Amino acid sequence: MGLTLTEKILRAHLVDGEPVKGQEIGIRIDQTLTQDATGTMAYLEFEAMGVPRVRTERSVAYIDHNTLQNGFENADDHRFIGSVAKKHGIWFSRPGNGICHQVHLERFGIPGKTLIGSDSHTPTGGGIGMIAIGAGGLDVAVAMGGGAYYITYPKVVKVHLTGKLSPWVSAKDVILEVLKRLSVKGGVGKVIEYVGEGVKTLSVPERATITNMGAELGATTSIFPSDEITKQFLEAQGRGEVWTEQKADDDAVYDEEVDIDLSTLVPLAACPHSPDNVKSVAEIGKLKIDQVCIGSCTNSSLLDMMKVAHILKGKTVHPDVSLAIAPGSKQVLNMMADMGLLSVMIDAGARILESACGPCIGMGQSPNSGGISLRTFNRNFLGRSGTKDGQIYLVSPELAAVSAVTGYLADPREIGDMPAFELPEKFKINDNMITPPASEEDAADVQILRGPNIKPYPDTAPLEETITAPVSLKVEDNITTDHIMPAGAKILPLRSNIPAISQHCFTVCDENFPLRAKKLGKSIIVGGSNYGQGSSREHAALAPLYLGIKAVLVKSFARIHRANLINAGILPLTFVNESDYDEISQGDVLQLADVRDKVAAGEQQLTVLNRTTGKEIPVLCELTGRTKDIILAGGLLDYTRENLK
Ligand code: MIC
Ligand code: SF4
Repeated sequence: MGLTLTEKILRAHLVDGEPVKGQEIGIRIDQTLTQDATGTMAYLEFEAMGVPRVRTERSVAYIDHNTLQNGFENADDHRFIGSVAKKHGIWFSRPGNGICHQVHLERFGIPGKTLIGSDSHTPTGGGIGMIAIGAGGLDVAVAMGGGAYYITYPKVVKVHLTGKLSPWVSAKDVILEVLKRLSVKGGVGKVIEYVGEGVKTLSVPERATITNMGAELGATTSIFPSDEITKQFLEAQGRGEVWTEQKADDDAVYDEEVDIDLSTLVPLAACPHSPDNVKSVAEIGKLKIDQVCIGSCTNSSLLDMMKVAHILKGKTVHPDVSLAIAPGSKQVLNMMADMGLLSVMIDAGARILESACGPCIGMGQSPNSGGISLRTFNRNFLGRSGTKDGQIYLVSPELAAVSAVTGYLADPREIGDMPAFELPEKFKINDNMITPPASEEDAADVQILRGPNIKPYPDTAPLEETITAPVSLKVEDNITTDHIMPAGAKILPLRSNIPAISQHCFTVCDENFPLRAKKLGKSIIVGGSNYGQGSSREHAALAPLYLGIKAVLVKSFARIHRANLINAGILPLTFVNESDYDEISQGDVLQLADVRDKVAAGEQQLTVLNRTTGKEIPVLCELTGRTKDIILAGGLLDYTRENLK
């Protein structure tokens, strides 16, 4: 029986467990990446593990999220990360060099390798045939120390592409179509593998748009084969020597199949406030818009910028619209300047932003009150743009650019013929903003630069004998990490200060939550399905840990967030009967008697006693050998320290 590409790469990296679907496996990690919003914590954790030098083939620290520097905090974090990188063998991509995923694809990614990153959009690397997975910072720290990374051996979904995209229909429309069909929960426990004749019609940047936004499916990752097109891309990046062919066996067996004829796709948009709330432009109708933002790790490649410039050439941005453009990397921005694209955009009235995440993470460019904003980004969760009433639509760069000119959500196909946009044979290569680490001999002399905003990891404690605690918060389905631990210009500078950032935990849902939880001392959160979808930010687990959360009881979890809870030593529980969700109210006191002994004995079904109503509720506590030991120890840091002894 033939293997999928996913299974081939996973098996080649297997260091623990059996390749059996649904079971936990440990894989060797070849490369890691961090960004600054999760990186400070990841490097504090790495330091706490006491490993002098990274044991990966390549680890890179990027600065791309917190670049507003509205106060000393961000700049201090940059200096801290830069100094840790230098000392411990990590390459450092300086602020201004671009968004981690875009730069990693251009300069470091290698087909057939494994990559984990402390950012949920790490699957961008799947665009060149890597198994690239988003993870919590602590998991990345462990991988940097040479430890395995643990995932559930996934099911593999075959997305069979045929045909060719029509002019002005875009890779973004492909992933929006997949999201429409599978939903934000559809990828949980699965890898999405793209195959078929249609693959050959897509360039690497287009493939990367698709794998990047596969994160919104909740998928473990997404992957394309590495073929001649990948080879050309890597050669154009001056890295042809790292290319290898990577593909599934012809008789590979998949768990599910989705067929997409690219030629039938039309321009789409994800409507507020979920990436799977997808409608065609025709269905949405004539929508007057206030803002357009082009960029983010999903759509900021040179190819995207070439299309946008072509559309804007000789035009003026509509008087009622603000257009912001953030190119994905210094390479892209540099080439835009050389090719004259930048001048076209400036002429049209675009507001050019630095190569960074920017508005995608609410770092500036929030829309006006109730404003309608078209963005080429990957997430439109409530409040993420920095305002509570912003109406964010996720669209392709083509659609965004045309609409910026017309002032309405417009169908890009109306502009007629499309020229053939060819990627250059050689990209402009200048890695002067990537600082190599110090040599092993010089590393001892490198001083770590710590600012006053950098506070240590919160206190942890081994799992208690019995948990008796009130419910401090009850929330609905599809709670995102942007609800749990919001980002934005005000809060992001606190990413290395858990006591301070905790004051913002869940405030999108309930402003009084942080104070209430802290006062209660210890408590439990109850939630619905797909709890914790979205970002990889471990702060969404560390802030609750700091606020005394002992367990989270929900209908179902998103993958990375569940792992982050376990890493933080917070017990993840799911209802056996989802209807029991209604049996618990905020304020009820819940008890898990003898929970430590039961978890230690490997019992997977536990009973929660609602002491307020007297009702007994069966819950699942699905911890395997390793995750069980992590929870008993009080989290992955304690577990790793114990195991490193
Ligand atoms: C995001 O897109 O939500 C982020 C900001 O890149 C996060 C990481 C973070 O919260 O720092 C992600 O996707 O993991
Ligand atoms: Fe940055 Fe946005 Fe990409 Fe997250 S999704 S890495 S915030 S550009």
